[in-house]
Amino acid sequence: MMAVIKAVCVLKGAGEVTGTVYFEQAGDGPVTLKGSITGLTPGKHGFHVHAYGDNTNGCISAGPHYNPFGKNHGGPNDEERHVGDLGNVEANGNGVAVFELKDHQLHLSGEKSIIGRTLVVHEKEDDLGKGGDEESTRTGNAGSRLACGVIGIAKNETN
Ligand SMILES: [Cu+2]
Ligand SMILES: [Zn+2]
Repeated sequence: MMAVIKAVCVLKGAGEVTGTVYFEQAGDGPVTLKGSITGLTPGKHGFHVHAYGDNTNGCISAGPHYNPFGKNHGGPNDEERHVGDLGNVEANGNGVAVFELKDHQLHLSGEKSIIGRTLVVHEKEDDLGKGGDEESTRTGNAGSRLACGVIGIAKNETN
């Protein structure tokens, strides 16, 4: 039987944005993320795994996007992307984003595991590296960090 690894992240910030995101990976397959985030402005918000599980100075201590291969910022379906680049989540008119996505670059085990790193939701839409300026190739111009949380090991049938 393929080992299934589960992880969870609770997002909190200085304002009213909060959320919970569940991660699951079977074997070496894609990572599935299922989550809901409330308190957002309607529309798209950049969504990334940042390098450090350090929230000592709020979400800013989490450092840049997780980028173990030294690439430029991109969108989740691009070859040229940071491993942490998950694109955007989209909030409805009530400021609630409910989403399920699959990602082929994230891992929940091994040397490049994202467990212990920080998940961040941003103020603005991530331009996926196509904004035409230098900041776009670093952060996607997604603006400030509204809420974040460290990705931790979750309960699972076998542990
Ligand atoms: Cu980010
Ligand atoms: Zn990035």
